[in-house]
Amino acid sequence: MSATKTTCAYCGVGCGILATPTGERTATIAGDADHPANRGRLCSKGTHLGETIGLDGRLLHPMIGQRRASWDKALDLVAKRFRDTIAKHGPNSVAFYVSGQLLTEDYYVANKLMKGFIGSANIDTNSRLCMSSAVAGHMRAFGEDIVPASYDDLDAADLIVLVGSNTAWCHPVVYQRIMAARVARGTKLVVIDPRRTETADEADLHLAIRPGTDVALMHGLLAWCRANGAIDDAYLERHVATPDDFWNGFGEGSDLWSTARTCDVAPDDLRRFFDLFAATPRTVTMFSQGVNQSLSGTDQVNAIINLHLATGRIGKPGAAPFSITGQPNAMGGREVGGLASTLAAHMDFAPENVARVGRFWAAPNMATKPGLKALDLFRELGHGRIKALWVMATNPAVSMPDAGRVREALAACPFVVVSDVIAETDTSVHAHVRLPAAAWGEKDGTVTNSDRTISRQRAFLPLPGGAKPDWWIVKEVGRRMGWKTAFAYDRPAEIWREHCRLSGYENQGERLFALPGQAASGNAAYDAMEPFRWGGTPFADGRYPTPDGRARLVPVVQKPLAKPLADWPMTLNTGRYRDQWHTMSRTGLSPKLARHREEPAVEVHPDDATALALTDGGLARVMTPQGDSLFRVRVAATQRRGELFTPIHWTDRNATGGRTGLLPRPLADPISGQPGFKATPASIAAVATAWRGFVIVAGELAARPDCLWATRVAVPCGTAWELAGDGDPAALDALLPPGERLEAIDAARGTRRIAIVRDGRLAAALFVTRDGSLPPRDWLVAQLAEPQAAPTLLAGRAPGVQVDRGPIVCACFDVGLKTILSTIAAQRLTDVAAIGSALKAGTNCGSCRPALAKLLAEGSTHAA
Ligand SMILES: Nc1nc2c(c(=O)[nH]1)N[C@H]1C(S)=C(S)[C@@H](COP(=O)(O)OP(=O)(O)OC[C@H]3O[C@@H](n4cnc5c(=O)[nH]c(N)nc54)[C@H](O)[C@@H]3O)O[C@H]1N2
Ligand SMILES: Nc1nc2c(c(=O)[nH]1)N[C@H]1C(S)=C(S)[C@@H](COP(=O)(O)OP(=O)(O)OC[C@H]3O[C@@H](n4cnc5c(=O)[nH]c(N)nc54)[C@H](O)[C@@H]3O)O[C@H]1N2
Ligand code: SF4
Ligand SMILES: [Mo]
Repeated sequence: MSATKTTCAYCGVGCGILATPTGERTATIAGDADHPANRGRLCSKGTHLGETIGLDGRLLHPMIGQRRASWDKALDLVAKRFRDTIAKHGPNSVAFYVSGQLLTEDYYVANKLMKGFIGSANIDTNSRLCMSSAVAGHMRAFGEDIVPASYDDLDAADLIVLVGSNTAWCHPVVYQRIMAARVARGTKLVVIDPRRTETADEADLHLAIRPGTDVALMHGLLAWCRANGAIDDAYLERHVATPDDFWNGFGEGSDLWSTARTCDVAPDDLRRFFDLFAATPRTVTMFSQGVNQSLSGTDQVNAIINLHLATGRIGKPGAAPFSITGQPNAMGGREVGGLASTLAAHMDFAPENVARVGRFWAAPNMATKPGLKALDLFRELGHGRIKALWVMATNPAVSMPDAGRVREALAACPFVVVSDVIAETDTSVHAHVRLPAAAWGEKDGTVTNSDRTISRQRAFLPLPGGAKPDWWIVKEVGRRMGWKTAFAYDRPAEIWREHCRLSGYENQGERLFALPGQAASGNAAYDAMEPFRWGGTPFADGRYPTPDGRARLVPVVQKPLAKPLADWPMTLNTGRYRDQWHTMSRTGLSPKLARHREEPAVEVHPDDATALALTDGGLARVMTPQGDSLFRVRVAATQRRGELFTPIHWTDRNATGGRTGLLPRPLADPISGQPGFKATPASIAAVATAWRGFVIVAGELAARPDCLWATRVAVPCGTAWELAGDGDPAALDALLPPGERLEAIDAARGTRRIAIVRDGRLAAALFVTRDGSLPPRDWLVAQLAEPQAAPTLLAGRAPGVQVDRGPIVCACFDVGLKTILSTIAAQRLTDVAAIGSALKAGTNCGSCRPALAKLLAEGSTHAA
């Protein structure tokens, strides 16, 4: 079969993919060499998309409660309940909570239904948790939400500053592009992040600043630029409106030493950074969640933009502030205006905009003011004032801050609809109606990536069961609510054309976002659409979409730093792992991706670990005023003292612990409404257990093991759970499937080893120990695939010697840490390429190259 050109399901890099079906639900995945975002490269997540397109766990039919329903019945019920609720309590008693993982066409229809027809702006999106501080910062500085950068700028820059971005893990193909620029033109790389991430390992300079001091850092830098002749006065004069008092007293308290003290970094390092920045006109400052997800997120964004405006480093090749987006279509959502605080097509709620959009849509009930932002939306849900909620393509029971309250609010809401591709999520267990959406590989439409490149996602698999695309589901509800002609779409191309027409409607250049040329493209042209970037090089002419045509310097101040609280002496930072995506609904299906980090860990500095009696590999409870959860302890010198880091990915579906979402406060930046996920007062305490063990099973266990610690990973042909607990481990036996039972139980020593064999094959194995060690899991896992199980099952290993590869570093070629370390030592390897030649590790997607470089560096320090 021939390859379909589509776009990756995951991050905002927006890589082009060639997908070639190889069977009913299988495909080979390759990078698209013609796509401008990746030119053929893919990271580990994109590379392994093929492992995630099976039907395991899929929602395949509409469900009303636990009963399968026809589409007609389910859609009529949703339309009726929304209509009745609106009739009784008004349009603001209902809400949609949507996602940057919808396609632009889906997003457009949902936004139109809520803001033009239902008559409320209560549609907010998970992009509120992700991009809204950048949006607000752009609006304040430029007058419109424009990202004034492209990936080409990374190729043309002499200095790249990454602020609060773990690019090597979260935007790996962009990171590879930065690495290529370093080779090609010697581009310098500075990383500003409290943690020493793998991104920071490769940098020329890493500033491990005290969290929340980014404004102070940028101020110190601006003052330095001013004192050292790096301000572009001519640019400011011509193109920037500077508030009268902007420079009054600027620089006081922002000298190098005060800044170094506030940010808690060495003055020498700071000076190196300041000198480098002042001397390098071609600078790109790329930022992400370390900047956005803060109670001062918008000010932090503007502190960065101020610096670029004041030095004239914007609208020129290789010079730009660059907000890099998280989700595949975060940008498309912003373009349609799918946030509660925007109206549509880069317009706000100014009366003339409301009137204009109302005319365009022929809308009977235009919303006239912004709606509830995510945190307020779920708070109002909790107070019972939102009485019907529709969640699409997001999992707020996991990803919202103070997720415990979000769950209570969902449970109490009279009518919850969830559109998802997965049957059971932590959110959808609260749904009255579940609607099966088309997944990646089945859906068709457009997405916009971080650098404004619009690409097609194309279907290469048939719709399974009753699944339907999101745009279809929403327009059907719109029609059934009574607006038949406004929602008479038959295909995504029609929606695309309407979206493009609106972008150019009564737009004489006031709004830079405009796709008028696309409005007339026919269905065939839509199907054949090549990736293109809208907006050219924004601000190249120095003109900004403000009334006076000038950008704005925005005065911002560093917030005073909070003192540690007696009961909550630690600060909890949260974020991502390289090979997992959000709530694991897709990446959790891939055995290869599971190997990078198999369990949710809390990372803690060695001194803190010693002081708090935490042991590496032990368990600990992380507590905040909002909630608590268990984590595996990972003692890591990459952490600052007093700071903890936990991953966001684990859910009730796949673990008893690791529930990071329960911990952050429901507090947000006052301007953008984006939650401050990166700094929560917390405490931590070691938790001892009487035994630990694991269970490996063909397929899935019937239920989640009921013990203190249980975490699931996908393995080839089945599932593995790591376990730990108190009490009698014999209770776990109930989990095992029926079959011939082999066992070796030593009650005195506290070991239980049980294998279940069916038709000669291994069906399940349960190993528990009170004191001794457990065998590596690899061999037992491999037995699941054997037609005839080995006779040594209860030994957990093959007859004879067994090599333990250690945790997998290279997911593409399955190369383990122990194998790499021993090969480096035996063959005296000194660079990443040599590891590649010896073991193939790092030679495919390249995501593990930073990790390999780190192993080499560690190896050479050990040797020294
Ligand atoms: N593997 C993977 N990739 C992803 C995703 C995923 O789930 N998995 N999700 C995608 C999405 S939606 C998003 S939004 C992006 C997020 O991409 P990133 O923003 O790169 O990822 P995070 O891990 O959330 O946080 C980035 C860094 O901010 C740092 N930080 C914390 N506090 C501060 C501070 O006060 N100042 C500074 N300067 N830094 C700070 C953290 O230590 C962390 O290393 O990733 C996208 N890509
Ligand atoms: N503590 C903490 N919390 C965070 C963050 C953090 O750094 N720290 N980061 C925040 C950020 S930046 C983000 S973006 C969010 C992400 O958080 P979420 O959006 O909640 O995470 P996902 O797992 O991506 O949820 C997507 C859901 O949509 C489903 N889905 C996938 N494709 C489709 C589709 O085409 N149609 C439909 N209808 N459903 C689909 C998936 O099965 C899944 O259930 O988390 C936020 N929460
Ligand atoms: S960098 Fe990786 S996850 Fe992001 S779009 Fe490209 S292949 Fe997908
Ligand atoms: Mo995000």
